[in-house]
Amino acid sequence: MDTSQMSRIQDDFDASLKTVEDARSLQDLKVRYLGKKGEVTGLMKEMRNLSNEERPAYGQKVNELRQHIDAAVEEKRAEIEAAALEERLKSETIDVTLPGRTFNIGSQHPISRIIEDIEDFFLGLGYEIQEGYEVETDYYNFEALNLPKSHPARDMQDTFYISEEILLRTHTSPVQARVLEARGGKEAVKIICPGKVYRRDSDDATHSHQFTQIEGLVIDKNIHMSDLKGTLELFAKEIFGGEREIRLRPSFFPFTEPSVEVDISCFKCKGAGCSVCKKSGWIEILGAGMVHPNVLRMAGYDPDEYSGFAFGMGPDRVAMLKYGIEDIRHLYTNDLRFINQFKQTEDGGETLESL
Ligand code: 2NM
Repeated sequence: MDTSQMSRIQDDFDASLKTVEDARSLQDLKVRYLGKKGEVTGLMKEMRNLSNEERPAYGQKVNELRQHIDAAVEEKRAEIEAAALEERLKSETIDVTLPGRTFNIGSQHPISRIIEDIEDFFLGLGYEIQEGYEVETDYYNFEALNLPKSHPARDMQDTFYISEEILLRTHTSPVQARVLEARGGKEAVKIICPGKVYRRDSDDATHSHQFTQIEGLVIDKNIHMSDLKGTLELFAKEIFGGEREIRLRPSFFPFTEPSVEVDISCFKCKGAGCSVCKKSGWIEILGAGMVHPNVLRMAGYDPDEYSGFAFGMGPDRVAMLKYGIEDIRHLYTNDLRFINQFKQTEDGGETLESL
């Protein structure tokens, strides 16, 4: 039996295997030796030309060669797969220590924040929020609020007129006059009206030609001054701290009778006297009163059947007091260096008590 051919085949195979680097050429190599027309298969076919004596030993040798090639191919295949996996892991690695992309988170404007706090409180008492028009008519801004054309109180408010009848609202009360009228003199009303208002002022540290107001209005049968007082007391404690007290002083507004100014005990010094309350222990925060019978009548309500209270305040002033802002213009010039100081904390921000 000539085994030199087998040795040559094995040596050729071993040499070829060394040059194989990928799965496809490995498969080609395997086919070249073990395939139907492969070299080892060719050796098998030789068997029929051998004598019965020679055949078993020859067969065993060819088998050994086949097993050698088989095992070597499988070993190489495993090597190639491991290398490919290694390569993938390397190229697809994500560096989890890289810093993430940062993006700028804006901050809520201090006025919006105060308005939302106040709205939340009144929503909890069952009030609706109503927003009307910034461009209004003389009728809803003045006339329907008991300010007839001859009324001297019209001089108190310098107004931006667009035409003789059209103007920029000087307060949010026209929203309330419209709601009252829309309810047709029959239904109860319980509303909060926040929004921008306009007055012909020269801008300075304490005046802005455009500022913000929140007004409230409650109309029903049997509404009394005590309801107003109780509501505002609750409001003061909720928005300015649980120990706050309120104080009512007589005042005048054309649309309410009687009218009051409402002070709250100072949330900075707790009433002892400081720069925020100008040493008085009290801060003027609201105007309020019982809705004037003329206002009710003009909207279609019978003042003998229905009564109500109204109040108004300035979120600008509340923001300035709360944050120690010394110039109202900061609230309207939108300088990011100012605005960014009001970034919200994770729990939604602080309370006035943490001032
Ligand atoms: C204030 C003070 C007092 C007020 C009155 C009305 C209405 F429409 F019912 F007549 N709305 N708002 C009112 C009353 C507003 O702001 C300082």
